[in-house]
Amino acid sequence: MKSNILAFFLSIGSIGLAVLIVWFYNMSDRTAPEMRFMAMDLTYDSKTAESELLKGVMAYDSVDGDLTNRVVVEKTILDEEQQTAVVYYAVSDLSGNVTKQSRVFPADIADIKGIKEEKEEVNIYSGGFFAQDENKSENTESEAAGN
Ligand SMILES: [Ca+2]
Repeated sequence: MKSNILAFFLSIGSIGLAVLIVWFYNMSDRTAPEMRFMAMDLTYDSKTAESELLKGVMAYDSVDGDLTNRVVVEKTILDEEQQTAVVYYAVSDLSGNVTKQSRVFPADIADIKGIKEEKEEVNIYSGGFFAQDENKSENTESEAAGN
C-alpha cells in the first residue's frame, strides 16, 4: 500500500527531526541572563535620557558573562495617578534568551506632559456657588498603594 509506505517515511522523518531538535536543545544555552538593579535616586521627567535609565542596571549570563552593555530600555509606562514611571528593561544573551524586568521611578507627570499651571481654570469652580459643596472633594479618595 502506497499510504503505508508514505506513513513509514513520514514517521522516520519526524523521528529524525525530533532527534535533531533534542540535540540542538541540549547544545544551546537556554539560561536567560540575570538582571540586577542598584538603588538609584532618579525622578523621571521630560529631560530624563535613556542613558540615565540604564544607570545602575547590570546583566550577567552564566555562559556569555557580563551583558550589561546589551541591556536596553524596552518601554516606559507612566502612571499618572501614582505619579510613577515604570521602566521596562530587556537583555538577551548571545543565544537569544531574553530577560525582562522593570523598575519604578517617581515621575514628574506635569513636566512630562508639558502642563504649566491649570489653577486658573480650577478657580472658576471653587469661586462660584459650588465652592461649599466641593468639600466632599474627590481628591481625598487616594488609596495607599503598596510597595
Ligand atoms: Ca545564557
